[in-house]
Amino acid sequence: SANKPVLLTGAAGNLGRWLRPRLIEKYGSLLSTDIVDGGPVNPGEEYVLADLADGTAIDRLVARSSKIIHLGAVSIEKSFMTILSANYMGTFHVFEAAKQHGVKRIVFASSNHVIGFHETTTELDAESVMRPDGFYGVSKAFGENLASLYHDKHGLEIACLRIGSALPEPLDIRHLSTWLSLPDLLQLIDDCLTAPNLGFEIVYGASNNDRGWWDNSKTKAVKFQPKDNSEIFAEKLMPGGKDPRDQSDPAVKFQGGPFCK
Ligand code: 15L
Repeated sequence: SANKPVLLTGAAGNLGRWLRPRLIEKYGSLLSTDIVDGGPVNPGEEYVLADLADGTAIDRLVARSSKIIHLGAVSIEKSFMTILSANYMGTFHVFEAAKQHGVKRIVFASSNHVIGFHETTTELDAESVMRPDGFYGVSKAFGENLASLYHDKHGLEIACLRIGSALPEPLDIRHLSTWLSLPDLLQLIDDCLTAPNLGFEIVYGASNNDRGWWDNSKTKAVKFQPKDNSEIFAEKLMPGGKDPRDQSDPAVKFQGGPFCK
């Protein structure tokens, strides 16, 4: 399996597009997939159109891969039925194929929306109870539980990244707490793919933000040390240190922000 490429689902998304050339640089080759065209294909990359709901197509891709970075999903709040195929069936297809083909190491893009209904005054860690803030958050909670099952029953090693707001830079006050810089995201994925014994882990994906809410100290197998800090954008987003937001607005009160409305 050493010569097989890493499989990336969700390759056409914002994160996938930024990551692809950098993953090729790190791992030598990449098997990229999405349901839509993902723009120019890089040297060292093969791009295959596939629907995560198509178990046969996903099985074929997983059979050819050494490790998996599973980002593919409906990534915002939508109706339950809209989320069902990619997020539930898709994640099942990825994990089940990994079990069938002995692909042991998976990075699963979970989300802060698994815990979105915790208040912003609460610091969370990997053992905090889930409080999903919508059908999207519930689908990511399902993915984490499915990962736990495939670890305990079948020995897969899966990191569930509770990604905050992975963006080139923070765009609002909430992002000062949730921002994950793209270089820190790449480092986090690499830390998870290269950890000697991963097991099943939950890792919060945020940069080293002064205003962060999440503590990774209970996540033992992954030594993620983010480098960036949203504080350099604080004056721009909160001139004079003033927070003009209505603190009783659910989008302000809860960690999931606008998803909690
Ligand atoms: C997510 O999970 C979404 O995929 C992304 O679009 C952002 O909304 C992010 O969370 C966030 O909470 O900022």
